[in-house]
Amino acid sequence: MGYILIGTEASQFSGKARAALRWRGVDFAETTATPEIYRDIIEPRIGYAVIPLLLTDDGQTIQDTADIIDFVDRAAPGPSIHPATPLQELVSLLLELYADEWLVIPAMHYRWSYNEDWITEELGRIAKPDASRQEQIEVGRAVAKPRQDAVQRFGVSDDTISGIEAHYEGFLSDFSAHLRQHPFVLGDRPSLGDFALFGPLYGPLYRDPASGEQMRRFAPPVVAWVERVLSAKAGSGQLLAGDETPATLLPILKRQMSEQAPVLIETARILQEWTRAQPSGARIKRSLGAHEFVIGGRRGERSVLSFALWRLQRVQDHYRSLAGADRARADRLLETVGGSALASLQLPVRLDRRDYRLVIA
Ligand SMILES: N[C@@H](CCC(=O)N[C@@H](CS)C(=O)NCC(=O)O)C(=O)O
Repeated sequence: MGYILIGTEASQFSGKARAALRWRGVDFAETTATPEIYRDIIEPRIGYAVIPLLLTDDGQTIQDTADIIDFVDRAAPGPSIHPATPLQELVSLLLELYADEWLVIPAMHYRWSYNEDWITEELGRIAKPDASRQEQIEVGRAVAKPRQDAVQRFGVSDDTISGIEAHYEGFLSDFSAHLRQHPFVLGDRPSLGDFALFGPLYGPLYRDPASGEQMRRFAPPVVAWVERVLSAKAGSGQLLAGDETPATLLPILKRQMSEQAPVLIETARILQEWTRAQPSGARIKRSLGAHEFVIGGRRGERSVLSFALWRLQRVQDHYRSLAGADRARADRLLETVGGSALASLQLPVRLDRRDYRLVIA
């Protein structure tokens, strides 16, 4: 069965989905998300502008990279994108939460602070591949404007930029140290954590020229990993035996817990206030206001982004499905990285997604 992936080479989340589909050997073609595709396919089917989408030949439209990945993983025989063992899966889901909802901050900061002219032209090339360069620059500016304006919602500001860079450089050096021991996140072949991290680390942070130059200077092992993920094929390589979770991932998870976890806990608290008097089935707004946060030791303000709790619920569902010795091992891991509070956090309502939007279940 042939699928169509709608996305762009520049987009974080298209990169995540594409890498997983390619590694899995899925038969798919990619359609570039031009303004016409947004108007004729994306907006009518989803109700708002977002990429990537997976279209199936029996008429299904799948949006959200986690759903796309899980769909193709179920649809075809072959090694799963998800690790089969409990702790490796827990680590994968935590890294997905981190890559999707936290590394997006440096991804968007570096893109718009250091690659603005390039990405503006690139957005023009994507929108109007056959137009003149001048026309592409003009179209690119129009397409870029709302995206650039959205960057501050992630918390990118003069107050936080040095902290965002410190956080990212810390991550790069920890991930480099990990990659000196292991070719991929959990062993000799990629899995969900690799594809999630590939999202921010490929499109925005490797492919955008100034970011790529920094990555080459600062973290050659991460550059080599990006290139390995690009060419990896299912069938060669195994995950580490015995549900091993490498010690070299612990510093990455610790950094996640020290900075992303407080934001998630605060987001849950704000959602609790918001959900009072909301009926089941009510749509949850994408942004629930603004709150203070700390990144790389710098304090700033960002939107309270409800979607991150959807990814957190996925982590918690897995954690809560564990029992006995597996649960005890998970608890030890979480305790070591400072993640116990996040795992046991009670979300105020059960979340669901209907019509591509977050709702109260
Ligand atoms: N949770 C979504 C996030 C998708 C997302 O944020 N995509 C970005 C591009 S990488 C987007 O479409 N933003 C709005 C836009 O570009 O118009 C997923 O995993 O698919």
